[in-house]
Amino acid sequence: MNRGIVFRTLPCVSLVLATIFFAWTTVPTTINAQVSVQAGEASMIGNGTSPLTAFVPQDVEINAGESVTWTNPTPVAEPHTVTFFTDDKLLAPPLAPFTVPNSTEFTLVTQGANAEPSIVPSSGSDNTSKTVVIDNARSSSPVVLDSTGKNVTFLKPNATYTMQGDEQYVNSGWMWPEGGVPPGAPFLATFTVKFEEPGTYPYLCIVHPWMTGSVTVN
Ligand SMILES: [Cu+2]
Repeated sequence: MNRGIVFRTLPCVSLVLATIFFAWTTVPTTINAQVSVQAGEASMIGNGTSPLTAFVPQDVEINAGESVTWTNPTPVAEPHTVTFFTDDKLLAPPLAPFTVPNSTEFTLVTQGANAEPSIVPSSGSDNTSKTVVIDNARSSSPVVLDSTGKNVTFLKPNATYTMQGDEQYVNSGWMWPEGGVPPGAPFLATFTVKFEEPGTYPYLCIVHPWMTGSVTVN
């Protein structure tokens, strides 16, 4: 071969090889499929629109290593959760009573809003405390209780969580449709779970416990 041709083609060949190598090293070796599930949607009832409280599709099947993302496309301000749990006792109520010192004062953040905390007298005889009923973060926020149930981890809003398979409780928090978030609540729009372990994972919505679904991991 003519030396001139070799010297002219060598840079081109090197460039092609470098491009292939760069592309090979930057492309993930596993491409995970992503399955989408809608938590709630709208259905026409008579002349109006009523939120449909169901997961669509209700049951999904994936392979280990793949993810499922839940969203809330409901056109009215209706929240939904995606909640995995091992015992009915773990279904976190939306509101929970807490005891605070009697001297505690509550100041409304949004002046003029038609709102007040629910305060009830404490059952104790000392009169130094009162009971206030407030939002339960283990219901409204993304949170995980591990296999012992003792370690509580709050996730970032719209988190992707990798399911170990032995958790006692995995909750998306209240996912609101866009534009329907109440004042003071974080905007949770999605919840993504990556499943590594084969098995069937049933779940429900703790706001509407008849909303059930399952993920089967092969
Ligand atoms: Cu729901």
